[in-house]
Amino acid sequence: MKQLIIFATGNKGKIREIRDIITDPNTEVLSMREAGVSADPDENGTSFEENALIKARAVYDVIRQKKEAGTLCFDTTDTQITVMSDDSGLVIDALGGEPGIYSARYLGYDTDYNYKMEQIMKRMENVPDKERTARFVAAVGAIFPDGSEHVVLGAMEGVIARGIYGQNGFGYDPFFYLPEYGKTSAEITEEEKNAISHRGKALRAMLAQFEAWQRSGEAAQETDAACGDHK
Ligand code: ITT
Repeated sequence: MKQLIIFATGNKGKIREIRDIITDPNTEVLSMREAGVSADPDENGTSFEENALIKARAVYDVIRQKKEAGTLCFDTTDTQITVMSDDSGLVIDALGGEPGIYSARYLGYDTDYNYKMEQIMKRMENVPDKERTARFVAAVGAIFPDGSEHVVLGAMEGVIARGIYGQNGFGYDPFFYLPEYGKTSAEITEEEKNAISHRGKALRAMLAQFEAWQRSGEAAQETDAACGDHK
């Protein structure tokens, strides 16, 4: 059985990292766009986990409807489909957790990130270094091929810098300073970021849950076969 993961995201930065993190050659990853699916659910949850599941359910429903109507634009023969999603954001302690689940929408969804970071740095002008702690948080949601729902959280700790540095990554990376590297998360390589990031941690934990789910399915099938042998 082939494994196909459809990722319920329209964020190109996320999908680039996700493809680098999911390295199993038997697993194909398609973005929603590549899968010909569009869904723009109201992310009205109160936590990263709730919003991750809202996104995954919306895409799962569209895929189910398209499958029933025979209008899916990819081959599902011998394929198990899993829908995954990522709801993430930047949690800044000195700002009471802002922008948090509103990170993408903060100061406007389409607002330039340099402007967003500058405004945050202005708000934090008088915050001393030791109180500039923050973390990126990611909830990865999933709906497995049997319809079961799963969600896991990952975090990456850092400090809000006083300037914007680096070209890698996306979003708020250029002012997210990682003391152990002496660099922002936009200055380390993508490989280094994926090894320590909120998204890397949550996604690897979800893939481990998925493998456990697969093994339990295989074990159940073996038990059925063994029962059959005895009849
Ligand atoms: P989808 O809902 O389509 O996945 P989105 O960008 O709207 O895309 P979110 O609602 O999860 O996604 O918002 C996440 C925001 O948090 C993202 O747009 C960035 O501003 C920020 N963010 C999350 N992870 C980040 C990372 O690794 N580096 C920099 N910024 C990040």
